[in-house]
Amino acid sequence: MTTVAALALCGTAATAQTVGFSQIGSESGWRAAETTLTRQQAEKRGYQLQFSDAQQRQENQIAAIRSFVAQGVDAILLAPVVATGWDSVLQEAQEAEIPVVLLDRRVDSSEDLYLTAVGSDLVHEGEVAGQWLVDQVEGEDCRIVELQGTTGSSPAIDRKAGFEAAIADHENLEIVRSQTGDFTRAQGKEVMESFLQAENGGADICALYAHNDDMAVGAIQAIKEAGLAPGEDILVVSIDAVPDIFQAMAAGEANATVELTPNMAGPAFDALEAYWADGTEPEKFIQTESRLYTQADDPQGEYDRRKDLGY
Ligand code: GYE
Repeated sequence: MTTVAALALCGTAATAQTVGFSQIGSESGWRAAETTLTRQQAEKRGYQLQFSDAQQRQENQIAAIRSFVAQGVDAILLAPVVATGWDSVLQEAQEAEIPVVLLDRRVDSSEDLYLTAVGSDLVHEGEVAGQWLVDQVEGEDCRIVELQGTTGSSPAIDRKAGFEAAIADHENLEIVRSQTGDFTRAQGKEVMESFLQAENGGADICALYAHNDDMAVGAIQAIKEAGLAPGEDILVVSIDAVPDIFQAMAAGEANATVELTPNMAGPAFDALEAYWADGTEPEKFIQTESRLYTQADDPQGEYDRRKDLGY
């Protein structure tokens, strides 16, 4: 009996799974690494990956999901640029019986509308960053400026909440200016320039809290162009642990970062394989670890370990 005939006997010939991936864009080094690792995971597992870059526009993500549904893909990965506005398109995927897995950000839709979400505890990341600054300033007054992530995204909302919770009981710490830099280096630099101008050329700023390293790297450039020493005159704490923040740390220009793994696809594909095999329903949230790194943690070595991972 030929192989094909044998396969036909068991109902369907084994075909590679097709997975649609609606990616936010390439706004940061971390996002680029997530895309690289997702492609690597898909190839390693023999999936056909249909990739869509939304250039940070929700309407492009919704259109991509509708296209994946029309194609009849076997699963959809979605990194949702903002937290709201997904109910309708997630219902369409559910009606087509296509499982959806969220990566690195959350949505306010009902958990019934997606198989699971893979990501970090975004509030905790903000708390870790805030607690580091509390410990660092040791009761000294500290005026903080904040570069927020994309407006309406769950990391911007939750990282802000976590940081504020960590400093709430310390009257010497105050966020005096806060604005979105949309998770990009260019806007991080631009907004930091406005903060510096508004705060006595930066003389009145004690620390920068950036919701991701890319905005921090842009802000570091602005601080240097203002004639100040980032990491000394203005402390710099951010989130992601991308190679370039370790390079800045090694130069004494950044102080702390909270790691976010870019490998969200591994746990996502593991959950999908269990679901495809026998309908196993995973937990609704698969949490990845968050670790603080400072200048004391061999930043050059951390840079070397990450520099070839596709950031
Ligand atoms: O921190 C940032 C990216 O969604 C948590 O998105 C992720 C964030 C990450 O733009 O670099």
